[in-house]
Amino acid sequence: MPRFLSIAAAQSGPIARRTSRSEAVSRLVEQMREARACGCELIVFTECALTAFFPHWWIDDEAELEAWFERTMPGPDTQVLFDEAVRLGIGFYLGYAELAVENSVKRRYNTSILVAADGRMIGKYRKIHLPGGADYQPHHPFQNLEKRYFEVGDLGFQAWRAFGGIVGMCICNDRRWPETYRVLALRGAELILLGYNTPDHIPDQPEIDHLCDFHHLLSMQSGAYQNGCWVVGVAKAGVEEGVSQIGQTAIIAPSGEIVARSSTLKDELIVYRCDLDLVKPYKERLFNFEKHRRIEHYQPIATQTGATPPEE
Ligand code: CDV
Repeated sequence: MPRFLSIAAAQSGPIARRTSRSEAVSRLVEQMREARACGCELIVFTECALTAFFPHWWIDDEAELEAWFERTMPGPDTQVLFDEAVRLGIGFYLGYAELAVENSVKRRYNTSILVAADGRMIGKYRKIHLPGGADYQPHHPFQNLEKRYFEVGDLGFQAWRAFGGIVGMCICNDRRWPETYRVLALRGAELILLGYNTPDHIPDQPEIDHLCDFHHLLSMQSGAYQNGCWVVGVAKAGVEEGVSQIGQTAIIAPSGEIVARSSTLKDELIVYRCDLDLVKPYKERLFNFEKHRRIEHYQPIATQTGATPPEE
């Protein structure tokens, strides 16, 4: 019996620095309506979907920095997105910059949430793999200051029973790490949702610029195949405040095949009717972890007879 779930991947075009939250949210609402009109039950937005990707520039002033973050979710500007989701009967994944106050301490995270069609918060994820650095790079045409502006996520990789399957979340750079998919798959994930802001130029490694699209798709396709999962990756694409970012929003089947892909660098919706049962041939056979993983042989090198310890 197929388990169909119609998913929309809502690529975002650039969001200018001066764009207000309510303007950004109205673009998301527009895409949500379009997704529902296509019969989708779930829409996936990108990483930091409510603003320009501010880690691309240096911000000294604490108040100025905090203005990029959401203190509550839903909040005054995002409530309309939740209301529209409930009205339409569609769930969503949303990435945003989160300012949390925990035990009277302010913490900043790069966060995503999964919201049910009735507006209920199903789960939250805080980005674990933060790329870039914490210092200003004067010779770079733009910065990547995620290590300065965000703390490493403290919620781990979780998967939730939702939308008729088991759904996991990650964010952008996480998609390049095999352990992201593996931990999610070990938790049973059948569908992995992620958003990304990926420049098409790597300032300190320009020699691999031409491989940006390839490495992006390679990571998601291998993650999907080796873990028997659907993967939905959604871009913030195009030239945003002088930074050119890749598109290549994609829906990938558990076979590793791309079944839908964006063709622009603008707001663009791609839609696919995913059969969640297509995970079965992989999860039950080739990549049946219980039967075929050889965890007992994956010891650290240093504990194997005669082996040299790994270099630090
Ligand atoms: N937002 C990101 O995490 N971007 C990184 C870039 C900086 C390499 C990525 O892995 O796509």
